[in-house]
Amino acid sequence: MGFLIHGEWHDKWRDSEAKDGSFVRPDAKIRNWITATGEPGPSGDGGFKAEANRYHLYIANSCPWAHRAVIFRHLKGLEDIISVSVVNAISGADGWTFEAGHGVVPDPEFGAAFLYEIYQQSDSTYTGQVTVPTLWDKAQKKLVSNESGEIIRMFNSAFDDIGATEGDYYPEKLRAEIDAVNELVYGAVNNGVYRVGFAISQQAYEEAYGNLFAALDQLEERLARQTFLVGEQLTEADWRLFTTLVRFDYVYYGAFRCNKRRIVDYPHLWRFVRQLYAMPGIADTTDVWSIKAHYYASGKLLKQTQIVPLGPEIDFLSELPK
Ligand SMILES: N[C@@H](CCC(=O)N[C@@H](CS)C(=O)NCC(=O)O)C(=O)O
Repeated sequence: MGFLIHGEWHDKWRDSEAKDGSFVRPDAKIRNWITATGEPGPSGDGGFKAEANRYHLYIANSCPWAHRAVIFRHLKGLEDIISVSVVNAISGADGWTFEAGHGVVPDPEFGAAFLYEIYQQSDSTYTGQVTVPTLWDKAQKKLVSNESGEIIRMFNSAFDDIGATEGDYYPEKLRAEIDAVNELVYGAVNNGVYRVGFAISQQAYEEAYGNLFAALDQLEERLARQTFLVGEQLTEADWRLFTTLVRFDYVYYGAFRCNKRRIVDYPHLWRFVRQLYAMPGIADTTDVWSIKAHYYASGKLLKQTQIVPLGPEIDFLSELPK
């Protein structure tokens, strides 16, 4: 028996389930932390000390969760400290592959053909999801983490004593507010677009759609008052919103039926996403071809659901220009 995802039974590499037609994202299973000293972090085992050239990051350029990790690797100047492999944007029945293609950077550790092989190298009994981003420890030959929200926190501070670029995107004094914004953004926007796109009943789709656009209205209002989401400075909350917004009009609006409005239709969200995109090096982390190819061309990503989209909203009776 496999696991139910997108209304279809899948093999052991997936363990999402659909309840009443709604998409439920499983929690990431590998939750160790790299720390400055090698002491354990908030979860998992210790022994993952921050060292140059010890860790390897597996990413997909299409993926918003992997994109966060790539952005933090860049912001913190970790390009020469943490190496990277890039999977093929188009995933298949066995998940992510290293098949030669646009943007692919092969696996230097094992010459793997599939990302799941890396998980098996770490733990031959692993049965959870195989996802990007995945962080690998070359020294212990095992996985550190496959949870992007935690990987960006490690990148934010663990390497500060060994040459990382200055900058704290999760400052102590703003943590409570960042956490609160993250909760809204994760539930209704980051994961929210998947809850819209992967719903397999009309009712689950409409509910997720309502939550998504209510949250975007709320964020639009917030950004009408301030430049960034929290305080007067750029924090992880901004980058976590950015990776979904930058994909929105390309793929979520169409492929995921999130088509009430585009981001370009919200003056403040549009200003915000452009401002972050223009920051040094960020455009280079954003690969539009991979984003489109993944969502539209990956074999098992979208199911034929007969869900009728709620948008777009078009007012044919609005006043004509004189
Ligand atoms: N909780 C994970 C989620 C990552 C995730 O779901 N990544 C997607 C790509 S956007 C993936 O690798 N999916 C593979 C699959 O479902 O087979 C994180 O934030 O790191």
